[in-house]
Amino acid sequence: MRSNCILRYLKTVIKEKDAGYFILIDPEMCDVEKTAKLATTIENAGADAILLGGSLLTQELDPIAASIKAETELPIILFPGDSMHLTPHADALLFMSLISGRNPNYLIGEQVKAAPWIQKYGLEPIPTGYMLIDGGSRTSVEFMSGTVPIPRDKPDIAAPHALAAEYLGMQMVYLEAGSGATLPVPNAMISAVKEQITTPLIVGGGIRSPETAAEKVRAGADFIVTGNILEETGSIDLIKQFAIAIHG
Ligand code: 1GP
Repeated sequence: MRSNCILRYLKTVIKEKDAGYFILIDPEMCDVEKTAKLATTIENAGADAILLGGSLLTQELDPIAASIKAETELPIILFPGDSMHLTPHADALLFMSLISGRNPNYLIGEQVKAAPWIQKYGLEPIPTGYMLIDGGSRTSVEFMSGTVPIPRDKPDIAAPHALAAEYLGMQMVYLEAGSGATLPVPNAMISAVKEQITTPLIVGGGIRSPETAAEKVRAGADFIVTGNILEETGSIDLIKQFAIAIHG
């Protein structure tokens, strides 16, 4: 197993830039050629790492990850929907437990199945408490995980979940409204969670403008994730604006 060099790199990003920017590539949306191009765009736009994954995977991950690796120096961090979404052509993975839900399969089941492969592939696991927050519409992660999101107006429920994640030794907390969410995670919830934890806080889902991204950073996010916006617009200029807004 690799040392915790990606986690250390991520902490350096926060120290040096105030907050970091992850761009999510969903392999379902791309072929090998498109992902390679996206990876170049992402690096040139100033993102800090590439997340790779999604709720459902119906094609081979290996060639997609290998094509990204060939095009960029940025760390590739897997964002797996389940224990099958692994590849040796990545650097690390968010080793997530869906702590907002009460489905044992996503709390510990998939993790047990994945662990031997993470070891075999030499991936760095980054233990992450993953929390699904109501984003104003039903999302793939809600449906696929069979879990109920935390209501948007309940920061008092979100905060102790994050604290429990920290007490369990998780190294990051991810507040997720879901890819393509109508509404991003509310600022009040981000602040309430941030107050409770010392570990880095990732916020994603439904963030569609650099202004919104900056707002989430001001509320307490250490990393912002965008996915759809690059796939929809393909605009490197827009992604550059996101990077500037997030890095302050
Ligand atoms: C999904 O948070 C990410 O896990 C990205 O969401 O595609 O809505 O930007 P979007």
